[in-house]
Amino acid sequence: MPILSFDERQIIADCEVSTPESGGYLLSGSNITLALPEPPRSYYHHGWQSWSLATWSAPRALPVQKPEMYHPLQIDPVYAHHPSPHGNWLGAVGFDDGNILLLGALGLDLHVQLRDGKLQGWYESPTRNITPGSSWFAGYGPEHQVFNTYAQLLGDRFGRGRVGKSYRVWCSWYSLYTAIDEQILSKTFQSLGELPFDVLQVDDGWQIKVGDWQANEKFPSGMEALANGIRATGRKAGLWLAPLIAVESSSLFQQHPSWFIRNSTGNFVSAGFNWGEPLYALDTTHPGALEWLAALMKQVRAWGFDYLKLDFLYAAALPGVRHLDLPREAAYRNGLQVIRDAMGEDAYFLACGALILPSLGLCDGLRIGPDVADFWESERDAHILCNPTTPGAKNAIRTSMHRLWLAPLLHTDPDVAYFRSKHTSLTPEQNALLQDLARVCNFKATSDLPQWWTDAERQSVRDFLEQESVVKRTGCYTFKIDGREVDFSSAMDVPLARKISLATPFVLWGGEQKWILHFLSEKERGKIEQKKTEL
Ligand code: 9PG
Repeated sequence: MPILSFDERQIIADCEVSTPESGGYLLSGSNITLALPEPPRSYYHHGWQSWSLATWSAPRALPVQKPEMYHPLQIDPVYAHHPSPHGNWLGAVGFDDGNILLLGALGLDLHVQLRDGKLQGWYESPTRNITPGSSWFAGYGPEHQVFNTYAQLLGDRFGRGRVGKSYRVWCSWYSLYTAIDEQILSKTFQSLGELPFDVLQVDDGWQIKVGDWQANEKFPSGMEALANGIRATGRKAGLWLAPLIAVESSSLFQQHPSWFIRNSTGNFVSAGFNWGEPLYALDTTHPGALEWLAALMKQVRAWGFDYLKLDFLYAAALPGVRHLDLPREAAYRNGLQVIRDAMGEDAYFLACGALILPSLGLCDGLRIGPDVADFWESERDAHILCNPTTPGAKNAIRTSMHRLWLAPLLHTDPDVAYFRSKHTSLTPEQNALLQDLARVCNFKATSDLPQWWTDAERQSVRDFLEQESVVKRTGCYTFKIDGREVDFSSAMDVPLARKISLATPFVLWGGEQKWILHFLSEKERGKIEQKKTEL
């Protein structure tokens, strides 16, 4: 069997090995193993899509996150119950000497696990091989160096997005949520005044339904007027859409059921549950669906939006029966290619809820973690549901920090930072950590309503947007930012411990009940509407 030699380490590989790359090897085989020279100290888990967990942990499988109903929306549902530590496309182990061994895919439908003292890699669809040439990279050494070599190989294989200066974005989500309307946005855009935002991005809440992408009754002047209003302030107009899903009650789903992915028994595949309804996934191999998708992208551009935050994209890669029998990641990439071609190269494509490897080269920016929120961590989500993908500052920082290695490939979006002290339970230190994460990622966005800022907070937003920071990584989670020491370690522990309380069985049961989830989301909406009336 071939031996991979890395200075002091010899690793026995069961696969074909080709010429050494600088600092690693290229490997091929649809089922490969690397025998570890000693038991590892840690394992690097890499989740499927933007919101899925990426982290180092002890070399064991993590608890199955709950609720199960959310699996399609938060993790790769095919591997939700995988017994060994698993990773989509890549996995790595850390040794006592501080070096790591990475096994990383150079193809779309590849998986890695740690099992029986080996890193193992396999193709999910070996008989429908879509990976030309060598399909794996194996690298050993300091983490930063190994991941950097891997990123370069991925860029050569899939292409790169934008890596120059990113836009500074104001986004409507993390203050108004779906409670946006024409008046409040117009008032907010005015109050933002001369602050140096490049993009004003309208998030969820403008559309009739998810699937029916026309202005709803809260936007009587229409989408073109909305875009024009933003452009008149000298900024780019940004818009959120989730073009690869539809809610059950949408006209799109009702009128074109054949455009949606089904399972082998003919039922629609669940893309999760949100907006109080089940979600379904567009079949991005179906000609009718693709034609509709391209027309939608052109429509949005014609309205005048040229920064598109396209969300819930994972749905196109869910397992199921499609019009064409492609591996699910290839179907996904086909959908993204159609989106990209239709929107044009001059539009900015921010991919969210997006598969990581299969999005490379087609989008400009990628959300690299779950949503932030105006709180640090939910006790219930972390310690009863063991769910590290739900909104919260800590979850967002943890996963984004473990995806910084993607920065040479495209803009990495860690989600927004907060500056407000009103309507938040984040401490000033926690706000500062989110702001510093934005500086590290060089992707600066906020959703704060200017009406909520004190004069000093408004000034700190201006400074944040205007000043280009000098960032130097000094350790795994430590940085020097403009000469200040910044340590993200407080967000790094993985929620493992189950805290059993009297409420535990109810929380676990309730998380699977659609009517309870619907009730809770309506309650949340009510609270936000209330906040709006105070403005
Ligand atoms: C709009 C939002 C914002 C946000 C996106 C996305 O149910 N979920 O697990 C879930 C996860 C993320 C999410 C919504 C629901 O947020 O990341 O920035 O655009 O959609 O609805």
